[in-house]
Amino acid sequence: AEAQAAAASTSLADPNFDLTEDQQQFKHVAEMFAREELAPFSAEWDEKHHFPVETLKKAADLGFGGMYVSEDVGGAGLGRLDAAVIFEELAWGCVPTAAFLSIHNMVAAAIDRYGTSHQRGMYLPALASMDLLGSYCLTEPAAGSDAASLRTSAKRTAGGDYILNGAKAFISGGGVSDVYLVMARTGDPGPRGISAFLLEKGMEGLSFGKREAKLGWNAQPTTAVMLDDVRVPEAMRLGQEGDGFKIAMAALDGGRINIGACSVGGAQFCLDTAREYTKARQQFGGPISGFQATQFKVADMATSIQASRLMVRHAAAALDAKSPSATLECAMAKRFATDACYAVTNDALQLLGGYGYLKEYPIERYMRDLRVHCILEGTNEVMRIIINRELEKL
Ligand code: FAD
Ligand code: 2MC
Repeated sequence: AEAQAAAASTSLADPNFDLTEDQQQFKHVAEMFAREELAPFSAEWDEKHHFPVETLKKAADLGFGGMYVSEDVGGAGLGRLDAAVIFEELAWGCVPTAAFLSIHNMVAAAIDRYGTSHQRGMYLPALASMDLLGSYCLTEPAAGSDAASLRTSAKRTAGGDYILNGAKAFISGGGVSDVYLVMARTGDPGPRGISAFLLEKGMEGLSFGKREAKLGWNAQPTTAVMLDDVRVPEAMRLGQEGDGFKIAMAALDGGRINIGACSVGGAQFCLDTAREYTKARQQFGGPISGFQATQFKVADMATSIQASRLMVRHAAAALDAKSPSATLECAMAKRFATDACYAVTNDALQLLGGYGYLKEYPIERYMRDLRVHCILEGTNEVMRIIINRELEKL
């Protein structure tokens, strides 16, 4: 923790190349929050598998609970580029906490975009303040990459309510979150037979599996979510029947930018830490930073991070502009940034030698935390599928 708190950010020169004054201000606020409220504690949260809900509420006080939720329901009304800048800074201090905030924001944004005025009023102020936490439930035990094959069923009753049955797998925030955005089948097989529903913890028939034991992302729970005859009123369906898959995919466009941004922040932390270490560590009569091999590695790491950052921000700007290339750019940025930044954490570990492998130093944790970004919110193989399909549409 000390090494982490001490590391000075050497975030590349001025990455604010085209950030507005407001964006630079959000960046500063997020950076201060990461330094004061996240970085000093993130090692302990990882070790104790502690989900820092109180800290999330403090982040919500800064507007981070509903970043791109409209202001009329308590959101901050920011754009995706604003958010990408913020997530990068937060992840510098604690990757899994920043990533959970991203998932929570993804749920809130979907309610804002597709919700009725009743749903918006009912959930968004409390999600924005993080008095309620939100989880996103798409994946099932037998439907991961092939999400449109999901089998959780939602059968409409004569009275109009739906009865949901099935199981979701790998749900971030499972068991702790209050609001669950659940994709379930109301119609035929395939993507067009899927609808989205808002479920609340405490509903009869809704239960949670054990906390999965994971390589990383230990500061947030991941559980199965079981649905056993859960009765959901029609008023809690999000969007029209059959819109669920599109709602889920559109949400993931934004989520993938944020996951990329979290990888950039985590990699930047590792670069900052490794640079300081190599200046202090003496071998062969001088600091190991004096070796050209070290300098070249640092140069490549910094270049990978900057390339990732630029792609993430460009994709975010494309989403803000509702550009036809937004889905393509989001998939490209997620694929590139998560792979390149994971490689940076591994290089940083190498630069610390045996100490990099010890839990006493923070690098191995960032490496574990960034590894899953190549898998979740669509694996990097799925990103390549999307990139190819979108290229065909241009
Ligand atoms: P599979 O789909 O079984 O894939 C296995 C391998 O096959 C992968 O390498 C994959 O890329 C490859 N593959 C599959 N199909 C193809 C293809 N057509 N071409 C080439 N390669 C292919 N999901 C949620 O809904 N909500 C959450 O909050 C959530 N949080 C998560 C948190 C964690 C820590 C983890 C690990 C996962 C989380 N997930 C969540 C699930 C995550 O999105 C899935 O794990 C992911 O989409 C991959 O699905 P799968 O694990 O079933 O792998
Ligand atoms: N925005 C809006 N609509 C979209 C869309 C997007 N980004 N992507 C697809 N659609 C629409 C598409 O236009 C089509 O509509 P129509 O039926 O009108 O033609 C429909 O959705 C079906 O799309 P596809 O034909 O592309 O569907 P397919 O079954 O081939 O699947 C694929 C596409 C592989 C890209 C999708 O299943 C996928 O993204 N899989 C990965 C799943 C995933 O990312 N899971 C993450 C879970 S969340 C998580 O991990 C967390 C940590 C929170």
